[in-house]
Amino acid sequence: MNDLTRRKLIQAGIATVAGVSGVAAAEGVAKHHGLIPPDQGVLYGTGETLTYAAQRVLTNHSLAREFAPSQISNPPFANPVAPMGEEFKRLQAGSFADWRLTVDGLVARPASFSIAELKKHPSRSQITHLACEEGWSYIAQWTGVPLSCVLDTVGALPHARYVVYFSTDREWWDSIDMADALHPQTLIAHGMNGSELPVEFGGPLRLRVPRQLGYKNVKYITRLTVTDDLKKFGQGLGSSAPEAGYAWYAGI
Ligand SMILES: Nc1nc2c(c(=O)[nH]1)N[C@H]1C(S)=C(S)[C@@H](COP(=O)(O)O)O[C@H]1N2
Ligand SMILES: [Mo]
Repeated sequence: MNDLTRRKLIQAGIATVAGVSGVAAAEGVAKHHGLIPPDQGVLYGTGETLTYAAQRVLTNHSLAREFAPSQISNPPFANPVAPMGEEFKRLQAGSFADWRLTVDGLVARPASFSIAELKKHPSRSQITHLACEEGWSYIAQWTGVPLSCVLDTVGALPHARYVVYFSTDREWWDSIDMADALHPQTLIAHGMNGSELPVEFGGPLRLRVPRQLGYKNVKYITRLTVTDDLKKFGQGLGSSAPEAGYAWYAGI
């Protein structure tokens, strides 16, 4: 089936959700195309699922809005984080020279990168908006390695469906699907507003996913795991966020 026919079919399937008789059909279409997010079992009755399915079909390749340098927020707002542990403080004292990002799971060549090694990848800078679900937001310039470049280096396998990312910060972890993982604006960010990424904003490494809400942008990342099955992680909902009542998919 070519891409256009597929899109039309999915759109038609999702459109039928409006009528109760179409619910089963729409759910079948969404399931078939992997459009049910991991924290939801069914399509009907859950706003997030419809949002996820509709955005995946309609805006798969669209870019988050980028802003002009004059629009950068001054100062940006850092959401407070819990106090850092001893291990973090030790790494910080060494200017994060010993910080590692491990990449494992469904990859041909599992690897572990220092910040310096990550910086050998092509870098991208973009001025985007970060919005917290609690209502505040700011605009900043983010610099980092597109996640897709790192996935190329390690050779993500064809049946990969999600990238799970873990932080040194307590229980923070999350995941995105391959559409977001391979999206050109999804960065392993190490810089902000022309400097190293400050610790309050997630330095030395943070996942920057500008098409999703703030909480998907996990700070202090140390490990990425490529997988085809989110059930294996935590409570099986794809992220620590749904375990606390937030949606796994937070597209904006
Ligand atoms: N490790 C970690 N990442 C995190 C958080 C956190 O507490 N710990 N808070 C999240 C939430 S809820 C939001 S809105 C953004 C806030 O980003 P900011 O501090 O750059 O404003 O970071 C997200 N990433
Ligand atoms: Mo948030």
